[in-house]
Amino acid sequence: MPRFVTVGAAQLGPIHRDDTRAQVVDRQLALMHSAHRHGCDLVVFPELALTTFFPRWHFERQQDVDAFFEPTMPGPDTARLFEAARKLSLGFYLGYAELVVEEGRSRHFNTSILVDKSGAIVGKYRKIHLPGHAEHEPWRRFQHLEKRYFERGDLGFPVFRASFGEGGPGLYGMAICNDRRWPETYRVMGLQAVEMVLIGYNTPVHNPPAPEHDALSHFHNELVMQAGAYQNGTWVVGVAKAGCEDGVDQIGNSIIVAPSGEIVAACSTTGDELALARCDLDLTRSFKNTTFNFARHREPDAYRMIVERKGAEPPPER
Ligand code: CDT
Repeated sequence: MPRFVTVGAAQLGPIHRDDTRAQVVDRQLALMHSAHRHGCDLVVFPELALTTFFPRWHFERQQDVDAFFEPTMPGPDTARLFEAARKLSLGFYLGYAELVVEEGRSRHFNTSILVDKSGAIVGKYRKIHLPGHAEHEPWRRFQHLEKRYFERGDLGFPVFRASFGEGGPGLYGMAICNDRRWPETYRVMGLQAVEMVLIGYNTPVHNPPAPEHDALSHFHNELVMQAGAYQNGTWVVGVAKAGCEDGVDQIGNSIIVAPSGEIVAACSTTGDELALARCDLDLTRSFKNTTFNFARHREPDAYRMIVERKGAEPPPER
């Protein structure tokens, strides 16, 4: 029996610093209800989907940073999302800032969860590729302090077996924003036979260290997710928090990519918007079983440098 999952890319427009969690959850619930009306099984929200993208500011006091974090999930405001999942029989991916106390130590992660149709958390991922910088760099028009405010994720790139659509369970992975630019992200999940990779993002149009890339933001966004999908024979769903947020423009360009690498649905605004596609999880097969039959064609012995070396080093001069 074919396995189909109808997925909604639930793009959010800007969330400003003064917006409350309750206001944001109201917007997310509106998207969930719309997704339900359109027959969705699963909706994907962006990275840090409950607040403004706070790493754009340098805060001196940890309490000002912690105000953007969720100490519990579900929490007082987000519980309504889990209730809606149950009521509408609709799964969701949600990105948020996670504050957890472990062995008496506060830990901060840029996290996403996968929630099933019964409202249960069935998967968690903590962002591994943290872009930006750790120290205040006042020369920038805005900061990108993810390396200051978050620890690197400690859960690897797990793949979860979960049931959202018809015809049986699928294999789902998660990544967050900058992760999507790295081929290793998709390949580690590809090696676990992933069938759908869910990715939320906040991508400023302007990159202060490399403004010459600004005009290529959409091209690079599509390039990496289309390549990741095709090279691993997987669906990829990339979802933005978009628009002019607290004075900083962020790209939209939320897309659903088939295992062929083709974009099959896309948002066309930078506001709250739903793009959806009915995804055949078995479309992954013809890629995973032929060109990208890993067991048959990969040559891991020739790839050792990928895990043994971090930075690029030119070969010695002769
Ligand atoms: N949130 C996040 O990871 N944003 C980064 C901006 C990096 S600047 C190139 C991204 O990769 O989109």
